[in-house]
Amino acid sequence: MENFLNLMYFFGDTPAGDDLVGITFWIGTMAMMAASAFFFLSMNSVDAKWRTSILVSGLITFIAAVHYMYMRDAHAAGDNTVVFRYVDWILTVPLMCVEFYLILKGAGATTKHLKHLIVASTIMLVTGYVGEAGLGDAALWGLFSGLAYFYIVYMIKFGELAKLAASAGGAVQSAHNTLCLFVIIGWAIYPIGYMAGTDGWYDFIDAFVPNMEVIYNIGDSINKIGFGLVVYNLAVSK
Ligand SMILES: *C/C=C(C)/C=C/C=C(C)/C=C/C1=C(C)CCCC1(C)C
Repeated sequence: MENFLNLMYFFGDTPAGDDLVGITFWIGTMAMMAASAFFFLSMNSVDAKWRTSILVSGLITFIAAVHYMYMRDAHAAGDNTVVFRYVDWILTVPLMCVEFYLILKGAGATTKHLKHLIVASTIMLVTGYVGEAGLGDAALWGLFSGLAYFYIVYMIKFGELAKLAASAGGAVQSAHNTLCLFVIIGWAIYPIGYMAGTDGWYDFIDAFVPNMEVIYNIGDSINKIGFGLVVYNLAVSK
């Protein structure tokens, strides 16, 4: 770890070695940029019917890369990153809903399904923002957000989308199931970050987990790049 941090100093304008938040913004930016290049460059080497899905994968990581640069600067200046964070999410999470739709479109998914996912994810994020920005009781608004999150899980895992995935079978079904795992396990990282960063009955958690920003940054890399790779894997499968 020590050597790694020294190596980072070598590159010049890097965060201080003990600034874990700054370091994860820095690594996150590069990971998102690299992933974007990979997805955009892969677009033309996949079957035409998956091209839009790969494009969306690249847009998700690209939008995040840009926001990470802003957040890194804001953090370095000692400013709050919460608005950048939620603007990023309000753009990228609906795009992740679009991935579910595009994958299952051939199996009969409609824009009505997409709309439900987008509305639920918007409610999840707006209520989360209210709690995190201190506009209301964090525990209460976090709970509202959590209910919307559970609704999304219900829709993709037990609702009509799950049935469409089962009817499609094969590579489409397994891609859908893997994306579900990302939502159920990967997205559950975010409420942990929220609990670490806001005050409520759950404050005991602060003793076990690092800083909120670090948790969000880890969650973003896993989920945004992971989602894209699942879609890529589907697109190159035969
Ligand atoms: C790329 C960004 C992603 C996938 C962001 C996902 C964010 C969430 C799943 C956030 C969920 C939250 C709760 C379920 C409760 C507490 C408030 C939030 C917004 C952190």
